[in-house]
Amino acid sequence: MAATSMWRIGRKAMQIFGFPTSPYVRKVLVIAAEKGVEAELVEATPHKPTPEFLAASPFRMMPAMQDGDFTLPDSTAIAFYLDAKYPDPPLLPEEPQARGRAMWMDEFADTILSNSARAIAFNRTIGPSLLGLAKNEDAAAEAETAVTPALDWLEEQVPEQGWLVSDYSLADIAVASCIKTMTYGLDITFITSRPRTFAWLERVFQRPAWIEVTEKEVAMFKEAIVSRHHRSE
Ligand SMILES: N[C@@H](CCC(=O)N[C@@H](CS)C(=O)NCC(=O)O)C(=O)O
Repeated sequence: MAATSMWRIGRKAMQIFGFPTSPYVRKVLVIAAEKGVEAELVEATPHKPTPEFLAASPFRMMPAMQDGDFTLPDSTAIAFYLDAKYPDPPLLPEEPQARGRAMWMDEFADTILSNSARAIAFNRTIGPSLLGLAKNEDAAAEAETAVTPALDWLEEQVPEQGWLVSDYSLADIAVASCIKTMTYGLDITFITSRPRTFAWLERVFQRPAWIEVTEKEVAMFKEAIVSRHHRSE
């Protein structure tokens, strides 16, 4: 992989450490893009942390953020920081029940969905193509079974129109980002067989911020595969 990769999103400068196929890293990049904040993605890996990454993320988890002298790890913490610093457009609902529900959806994404999403993607695609690991179909299939009740539950929560909680919010970004990572290793019928979820994901992925982040993510993923291929020649 290249040592650093630059993303320029919007107008204002800050650094995000991580790799964009991570659901948590993508979540933060999409939030920055939605708010028109200029973000530089500095490629970082927990396995070989740079001093800058370690300073921002003491437990080597990605993403972490550096904004001037201020550093912060954790996607949800960064989401709160960005929403407070750049309130337009707001991504945390004001109304108490909507706020609570958006936080629950964020938590649902970050714990219940994420573990399976990462196992599916890592064992089928990301580990083999980026780290040269053997595919582990058993682990991926186990994760697919584990995530099925969560996706079935989500299908019941998704409205026919609009967004997960009142207006478009952190809830949509966090959950869609997890499913996006999952699709790196998933037969797409796993999602298309859930029509409300599929239609909602299409609404999310058509947003300009998502298109921008996804295009850069695909380019960076391909570049990392090519760079790994050259190193192993
Ligand atoms: N709660 C954290 C979770 C971050 C996280 O688990 N990131 C993964 C990558 S997807 C990671 O850095 N794992 C490294 C490790 O576990 O050593 C967040 O929301 O940012």
